[in-house]
Amino acid sequence: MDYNGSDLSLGPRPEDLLPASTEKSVKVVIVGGFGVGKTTMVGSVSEIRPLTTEETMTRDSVGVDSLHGVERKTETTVAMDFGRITLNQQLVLYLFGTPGQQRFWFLWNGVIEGALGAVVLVDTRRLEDSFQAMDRLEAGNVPFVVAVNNFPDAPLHSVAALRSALDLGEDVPLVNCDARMLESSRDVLLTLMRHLYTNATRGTQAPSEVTR
Ligand SMILES: Nc1nc2c(ncn2[C@@H]2O[C@H](COP(=O)(O)OP(=O)(O)OP(=O)(O)O)[C@@H](O)[C@H]2O)c(=O)[nH]1
Ligand SMILES: [Mg+2]
Repeated sequence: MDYNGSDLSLGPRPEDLLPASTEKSVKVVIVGGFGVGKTTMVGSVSEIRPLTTEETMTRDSVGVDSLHGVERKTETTVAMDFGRITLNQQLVLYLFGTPGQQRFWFLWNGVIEGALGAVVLVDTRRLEDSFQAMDRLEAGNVPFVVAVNNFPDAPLHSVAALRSALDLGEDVPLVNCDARMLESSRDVLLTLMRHLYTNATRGTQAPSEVTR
């Protein structure tokens, strides 16, 4: 198991330390089906070396996990991803990525506990793989935004068709992203923060939908 960045004997590096101006830290989870890009997103935005728990996929997963669209994938998350991003001088997000393979979903409750919000990553070639993640968030009352991770050969759908296929409430933001890109992944997190703010101030201002 690869616990990147977990060599505690070396002590914290300068980039590991929180800025003195930090006032709030928020737990955010990145969820979604198998191979949608959760580990990639945590890794692209994290300012600290992300902790990953990747394991090589074995033949046992053949016939259990569909590799459709991610045929070159050789590793999978077996516990969680962890990273951190400072959004502005006061606000720090702690990012937790969940495992996508169903046999590791028993770890979910621990990972999402205490989360203020979530990003549900979806791959339009396998939309149904992310349904269960959304159901669990709804059951746990964790607000979320949906981010479509654009894979090159994924079919294009209109926003309306995607919303309908995902059965999204009209106040749930739906955005596009490239999980490999820092700016794109950070935009998704900013959308989530705006959504949480809108929820918190609901009644004092009109909700706004974010689509791109
Ligand atoms: N083209 C493209 N490939 C991507 C993108 N995001 C991730 N990938 C690739 O898709 C594969 C799956 O990415 P991961 O980040 O491991 O997916 P995951 O959701 O963490 O997977 P599990 O933890 O196994 O569920 C990897 O080979 C990535 O390089 C993207 O935005 N575009
Ligand atoms: Mg992963």
